[in-house]
Amino acid sequence: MARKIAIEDMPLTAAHWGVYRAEVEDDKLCALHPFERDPNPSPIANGYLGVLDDALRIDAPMVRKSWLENGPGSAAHKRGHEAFVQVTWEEAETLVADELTRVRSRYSNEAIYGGSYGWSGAGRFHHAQSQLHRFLNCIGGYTKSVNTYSLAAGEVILSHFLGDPSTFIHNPPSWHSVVESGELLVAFGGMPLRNSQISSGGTGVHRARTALSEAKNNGVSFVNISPIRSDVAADLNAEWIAARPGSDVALMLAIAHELLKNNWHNRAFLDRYTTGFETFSRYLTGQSDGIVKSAAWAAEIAQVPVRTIKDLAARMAKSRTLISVSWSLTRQEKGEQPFWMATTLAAMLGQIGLPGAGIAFGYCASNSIGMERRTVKFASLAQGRNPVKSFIPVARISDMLLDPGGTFRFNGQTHRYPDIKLVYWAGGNPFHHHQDLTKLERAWKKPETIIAHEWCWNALAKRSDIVLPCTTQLERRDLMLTPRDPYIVAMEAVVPPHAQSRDDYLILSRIARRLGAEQAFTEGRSSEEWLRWLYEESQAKAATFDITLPDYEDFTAKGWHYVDPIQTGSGALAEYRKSPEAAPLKTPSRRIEICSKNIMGMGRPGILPHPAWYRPTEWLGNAVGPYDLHLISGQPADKLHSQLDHGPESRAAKKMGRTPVNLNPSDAKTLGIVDGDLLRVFNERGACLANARLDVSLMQGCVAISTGAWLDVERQADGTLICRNGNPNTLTRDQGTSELAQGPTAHSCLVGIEKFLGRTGPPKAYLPPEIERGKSGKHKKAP
Ligand SMILES: Nc1nc2c(c(=O)[nH]1)N[C@H]1C(S)=C(S)[C@@H](COP(=O)(O)OP(=O)(O)OC[C@H]3O[C@@H](n4cnc5c(=O)[nH]c(N)nc54)[C@H](O)[C@@H]3O)O[C@H]1N2
Ligand SMILES: Nc1nc2c(c(=O)[nH]1)N[C@H]1C(S)=C(S)[C@@H](COP(=O)(O)OP(=O)(O)OC[C@H]3O[C@@H](n4cnc5c(=O)[nH]c(N)nc54)[C@H](O)[C@@H]3O)O[C@H]1N2
Ligand SMILES: [Mo]
Repeated sequence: MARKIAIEDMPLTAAHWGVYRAEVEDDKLCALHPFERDPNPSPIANGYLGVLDDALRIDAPMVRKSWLENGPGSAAHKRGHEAFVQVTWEEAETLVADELTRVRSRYSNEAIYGGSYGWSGAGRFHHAQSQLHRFLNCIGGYTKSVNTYSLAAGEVILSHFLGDPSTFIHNPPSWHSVVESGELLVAFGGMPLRNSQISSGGTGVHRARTALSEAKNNGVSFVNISPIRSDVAADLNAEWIAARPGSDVALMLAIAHELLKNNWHNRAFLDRYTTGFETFSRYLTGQSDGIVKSAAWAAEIAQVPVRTIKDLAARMAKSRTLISVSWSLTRQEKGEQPFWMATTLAAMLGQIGLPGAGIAFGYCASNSIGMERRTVKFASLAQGRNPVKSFIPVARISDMLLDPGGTFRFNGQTHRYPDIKLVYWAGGNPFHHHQDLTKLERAWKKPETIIAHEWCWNALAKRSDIVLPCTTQLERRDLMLTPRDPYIVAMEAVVPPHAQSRDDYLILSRIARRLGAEQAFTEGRSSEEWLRWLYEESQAKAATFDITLPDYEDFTAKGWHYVDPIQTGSGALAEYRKSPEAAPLKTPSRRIEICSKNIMGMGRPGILPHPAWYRPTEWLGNAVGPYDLHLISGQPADKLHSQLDHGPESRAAKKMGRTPVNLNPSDAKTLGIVDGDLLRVFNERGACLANARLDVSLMQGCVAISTGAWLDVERQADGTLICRNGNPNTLTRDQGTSELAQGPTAHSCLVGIEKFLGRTGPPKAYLPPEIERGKSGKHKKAP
């Protein structure tokens, strides 16, 4: 028997949820051991065990039968229900290249939707979306998407009132400053540690848990304003304010009103650093609309006692106070408002830019938020130039496909949806991430061709026409090289690529060759040569920040390198506080815009130029049976989105084999539901099945189903979909946040629940589609 290797000598790999050492025997993954330097490693990696070569792994290029036999557009309604035919790579490359050529010449490059939103794997080079965008730009461009599902509304509104969203989202007061100087941390939407397992591009050290404990031990107190008590870790003893979902801005306004009324607001700060407070205060006091935004007014909306609001306002006025707003608050109707209003509140407190105080967007939405580090701009693969001008806000995909030529408003302007004929996806899963999946399913029938790169038979792969099997991040070398982590890591190929799978770069290089674009796409470099290039370019960039990175050989031999972080950050706004003249903001007034010049300039009815509370169309405030429960569909603790839902870590977290739906025990009692009951969660958009899990940490009137379960649908009598596997996006709304950002609004959703007494067909989520093998070479050539 071979001598066992010590864990520290096992090859390193990285994922969005951490760095691991891989234990491998005979090319088979046996274990992923946490990186020895990570004090709080995430167990999500265990999801990989057993799934790299199981029946759900896509082992060869596949083409949907009707498409292969009858050409593009054939039997589009069968997507998701039809057999695939295995083809050779040669055939697959020809089919894709010919189809791209057909669509480009018959329509135009605009007819290709290549937004391809999604998280894909970690690794600076093999980032599927970047590879695809570069490839499509090499052949004349594509219709793209802008902003994220994570916080589109936040990104747009920040650009108006603070300028430069990325800087302010990613550089809040550091954990170090919170520990050293903080007193009171008020978290709207909580700071769930489950979400801090993740950091885009990977992380060598999970910091949030330790930082929060240190802060608590240093006397910081916490307030959790959220429908879920456990959104702030239990050992922090946070005060829990269970406000109605969607009411946060009303609460913030009432706190602001208390500050104004008691003269607790910092006039000098407002005068020096902000514009528009006068206009806003007329709204606050009701001079402009007749409604005083008092504690009593908000108490009714948020269903929180007046006393609680007044006490909180007084504590915030008298303490060094830091306000955190979770990204989830942007994923709801009028999701532009919470970031804006919270910043206005922080400005009234006058502590923005001080250590451990002011404003933060989304502590724990990513492990990187609050992390002490040096900001280095590492090299990345150039994306090239996209000559196609058409675009959509990312969450408008169904509307685009269903309404070619239709118009939409976005950020002050009117645009037109292009007519999409071909969808190309690599590294994302719209049948995970998008809302109202019945509507997306309808929209999905419109394109003539859908091409996807995937490694497992998930809902997207099953709904594509051409499926190209890709490698996972464990099967290729790469670099974990993120600007958001103190570690950089040389990722090894810990197991060989499964069956015929290829990395996205190789797949696209070969297609580019057939389109005469190989040189433009590859610049003559192999992936190994690209890795070295990326590293050496990054080394040069790091040097300009006075950071010395080891030589490539030394780095890859050791496997990782640690860049000493800076310990004192009070956040990106500290510079501005120090000198608003020397470090002005990138807004029209160069200050924090409580009243936005840009938004005022849009002159749109129904959109005020300052933060305001707008009554949502779907929330507990207007809930009448049968849909009288608010659905929270937050991030799953046991995986990243839909990734590895078929793996053992996610399966172990299911309840009796199904996705759990959490509900408050007193709601359960009223409805005659007991723990473990199979429930149908439904509304007019769709339904899903889930098993009841009673949860005292969830407020009454709410139910919670984490996202991520692989879609497994049947059509109900009314034409909507029921998911047998508990995917909450069968229920959520597909409506933009507002015409400003058009962000997704998953968190504004009402549902009903009942015991499920009906019958459904056998579950298919974790079964591959029917595959015909040995038939390649017999198809008709695409016209
Ligand atoms: N109801 C509801 N819906 C939501 C949210 C919510 O809060 N509620 N949150 C939203 C948010 S914030 C986000 S960011 C989105 C996330 O949505 P996505 O990012 O689309 O979700 P993932 O499941 O991470 O999809 C990544 C896909 O890439 C594939 N993949 C992994 N590695 C590779 C690779 O190397 N190459 C290729 N080609 N593919 C690879 C995986 O198998 C997976 O299918 O979901 C959104 N949807
Ligand atoms: N384990 C794991 N971690 C992840 C991810 C994952 O898939 N798995 N995804 C990552 C991604 S892409 C993102 S964008 C971030 C997202 O990070 P967040 O946006 O913070 O995540 P969510 O889980 O959607 O929401 C956090 C909490 O907001 C609360 N909430 C919902 N609606 C309201 C409301 O109206 N008011 C208030 N006050 N609270 C509300 C819910 O109780 C929920 O638990 O997480 C990242 N972290
Ligand atoms: Mo996200």
